[in-house]
Amino acid sequence: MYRPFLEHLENSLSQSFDLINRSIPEGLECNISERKHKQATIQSWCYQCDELRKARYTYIDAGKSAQIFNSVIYPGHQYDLPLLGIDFLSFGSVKNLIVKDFQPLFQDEAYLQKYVAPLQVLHDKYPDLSQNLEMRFYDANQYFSKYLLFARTNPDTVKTRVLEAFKDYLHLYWEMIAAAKPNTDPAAMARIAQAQRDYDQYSAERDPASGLFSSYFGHEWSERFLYEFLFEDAVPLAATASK
Ligand code: BLA
Repeated sequence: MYRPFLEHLENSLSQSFDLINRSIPEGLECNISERKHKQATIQSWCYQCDELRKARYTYIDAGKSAQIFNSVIYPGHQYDLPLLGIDFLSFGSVKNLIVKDFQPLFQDEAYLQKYVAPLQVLHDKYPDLSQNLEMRFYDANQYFSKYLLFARTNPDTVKTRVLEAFKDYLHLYWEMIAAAKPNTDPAAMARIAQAQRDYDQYSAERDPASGLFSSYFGHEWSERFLYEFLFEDAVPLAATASK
């Protein structure tokens, strides 16, 4: 269901940047579940280039029961840009949840004016895809912008409106990166590194996907996938407690 999105992201990334592969820890790149009623494959890709420290995306194909496309793009620490976050989920074609946002690292007015305000035109273009749904797992005021796409929709809309919106958001994000001025001052870069680490920690702790991964691929694999790949700069809670 979301393959065209994955292909578009892939093509668009490779046309816009000089990508090199970024390694994915052993065993996490791909997994296949043969569990009864839980057959699924999960596959991930990860790249880097001068502008992007980490561009990862994952596809889960569990046939009719689940189709999921998830991605986060982390600019290099010389850029204070928001991260690009994508989470598209379909369960049995009936529950289709799409989330896409420029995820702000900071929430001060100047930052939002610079990096979130430009999203308003797209937000206004797709009012049907920003439905003001309530968040149960995340705090909408942290790492989300007020112009996120967040909707429950249907397969026909996914193929048309959602794909169109996806392309527009991606295009604007590439434009923002192209226009950004790198700041290589060590203190500035350390501040961004910390903000991106905080994002990983927050996301790893809140991620509603961990139960889903466990149900297909087991708890141990699921924890490794979260802490060694998806949010590799996060420290598992048990590890912090024992320090
Ligand atoms: C919700 N995301 C969800 C849910 C799942 C995932 C299972 C709950 C759906 C539900 O039953 O309501 C799945 N999350 C994943 C998967 C991965 C993941 C498969 O990280 C990794 C491969 N989530 C993100 C990113 C954004 C995001 C980058 O990973 C930002 C755009 C948003 N996901 C997001 C939001 C919700 C969600 C806002 C709704 C959560 C809520 O209600 O608080």
